[in-house]
Amino acid sequence: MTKSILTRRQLIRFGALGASSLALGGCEQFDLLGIRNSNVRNFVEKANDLTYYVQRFLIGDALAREYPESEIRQPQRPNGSTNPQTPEYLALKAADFSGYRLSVSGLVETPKSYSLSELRNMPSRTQITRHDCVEGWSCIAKWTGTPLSVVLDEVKLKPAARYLVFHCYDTMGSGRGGPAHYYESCDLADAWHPQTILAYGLNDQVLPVSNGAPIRVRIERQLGYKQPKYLRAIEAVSSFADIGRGKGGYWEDRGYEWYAGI
Ligand SMILES: Nc1nc2c(c(=O)[nH]1)N[C@H]1C(S)=C(S)[C@@H](COP(=O)(O)O)O[C@H]1N2
Ligand SMILES: [Mo]
Repeated sequence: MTKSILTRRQLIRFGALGASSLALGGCEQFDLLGIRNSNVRNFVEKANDLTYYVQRFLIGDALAREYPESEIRQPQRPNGSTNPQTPEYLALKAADFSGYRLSVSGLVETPKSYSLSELRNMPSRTQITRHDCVEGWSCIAKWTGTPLSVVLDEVKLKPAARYLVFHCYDTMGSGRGGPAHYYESCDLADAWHPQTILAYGLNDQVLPVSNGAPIRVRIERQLGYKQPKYLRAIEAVSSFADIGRGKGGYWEDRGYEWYAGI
C-alpha cells in the first residue's frame, strides 16, 4: 500500500516530464531493479491473482459499507482528470450532454446505446459510500445512478464475456506515445454487484464535470482509480490483452494492481 502511495505521488510529480517517465514511474517497483519479466515480477503478478481469488472467496457478493447522511462532511474531492479537453467531450459538454449516448457493445447479444434521459428513466439506486484513493484520502458521498445489472439484463452478455471494459472520454499524459484515454475494467462479479451503478447524481445534485459528468461508474468494493469518470462506452470482452497496454486499465498499464479490492 505504501508503495502504491509513493508511486502515485512520484507519478504526479514527474508527470510533466511526459509519458515515458510516467511509464517508468508506474512500473518502478519492478523495473528499476531490472527485473522486468523475471521470476520476481511473475511472482508479484501471481500474488495479485492470489489476492483476487482469496478476496473473492472471502467477500463473495457482500455489500460495501453504506453510511448515514450525517457522515457526508465535505464535497467529493475531484481527482485525476477534472476537466477533460478532448474535442469530443467539449462538444458534448457545450450542449449540456444532450447528444450523449453510452454505447454497450462487444460480447453481448444485443448491442445498445443509451441517452442520459433513458438512463435516468431506468430503475435507480442511491447509496452513501466511502471513496478511497491510493493517494491516501477518502470521501463519503451519496451517489445516484442506474444499476449496471439493469443494462446487462437488456444487452445480455454472451457466455464468452469475462470482463467489462469502461472507455472514458478523457486522456492522460503526453510525450512519447501521445496521450492515452483513461479506461478501466471489472470482472462479472463486480459488474452484476447491486452497488455497481452508472452514476449521474452526486450528493443530490447533477454529477458535476469535476467528478465525471455525465456518467461515472461506481464499483464500491474497489479503490478510487477503479471508478471511471466521463464514461463513453462499455465493452464486454473475454480478455483485455488487446486494450491499451493489456493490463485492464490506464493505471494498471502503469504498474497498479488490476484487483484493487478494499
Ligand atoms: N476517466 C477518469 N476516471 C477516473 C480518473 C481519471 O483521471 N479519469 N481518476 C481516478 C482516480 S485515481 C480517482 S481517486 C477518482 C476520483 O474521483 P472524483 O474526482 O470523483 O473524486 O476517479 C478515478 N476515475
Ligand atoms: Mo485515486
